[in-house]
Amino acid sequence: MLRTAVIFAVLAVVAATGGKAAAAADDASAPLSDMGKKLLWVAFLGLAVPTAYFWQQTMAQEDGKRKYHIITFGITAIASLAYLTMATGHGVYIRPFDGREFFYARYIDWAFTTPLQLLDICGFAGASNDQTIWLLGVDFLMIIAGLIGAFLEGQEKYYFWLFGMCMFMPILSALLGGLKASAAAKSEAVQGVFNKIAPLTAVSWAAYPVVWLAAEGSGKISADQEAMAYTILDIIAKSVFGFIIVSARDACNEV
Ligand code: RET
Repeated sequence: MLRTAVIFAVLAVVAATGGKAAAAADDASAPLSDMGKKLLWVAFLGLAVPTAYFWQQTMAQEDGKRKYHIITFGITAIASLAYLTMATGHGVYIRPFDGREFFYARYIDWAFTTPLQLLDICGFAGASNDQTIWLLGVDFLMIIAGLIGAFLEGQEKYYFWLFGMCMFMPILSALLGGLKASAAAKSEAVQGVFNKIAPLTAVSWAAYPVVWLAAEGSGKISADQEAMAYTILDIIAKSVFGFIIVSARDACNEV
């Protein structure tokens, strides 16, 4: 059910951004409109309100049983800070070659939060330390590759996108298969959480490189459409993800 909803949400984003791409081509260098700026504030709230709840839930746990609550709180807290930065008009760079606003603050957020999400997932799956460090490492490289590529002009940027995609493959394969084997040794409650967060992450994360191609890459979608696509994805990938983990209190106490 949840998985279907997520798939539909992601498809809607891709369809909306793709469908309007041609019309928006001329707007690629247009700065964020008032609507786009409001959207950044909406995203801030969409992350800050769950952060307050995760904070409260963290404090409600006994000391020593808060690890996953703390990580989950950290994920949305960092993202809220990034959105506060962007909504107040910072963390943005105007690319000299096409005049496009590039919100590099997102990538600073992602460089910290995507490894934290993987730490949550690896914990629930009972992954080995080696597997966890490997996934966190390739994840960090994936984000940095996308960040570097977004600053560049011409064909070169796609080399970095491709590099990022190569780093993404082990993550996708772990989420869709590899980690399932280790998760199978866990209790039903833990497996239940894992079976929700792993596909949610695989599907929502797979949409990011698509948005990158249309936004930071080819500039086919406007800054407003980019803000819309990333906002929806960030809220699904972080807030919905966090609610699943924090509501599974029994499983959290066990891992
Ligand atoms: C980039 C471009 C290079 C290739 C790939 C990418 C993937 C990015 C991902 C980002 C996930 C972000 C999340 C944010 C939550 O708020 C860097 C766009 C594969 C998967 C989950």
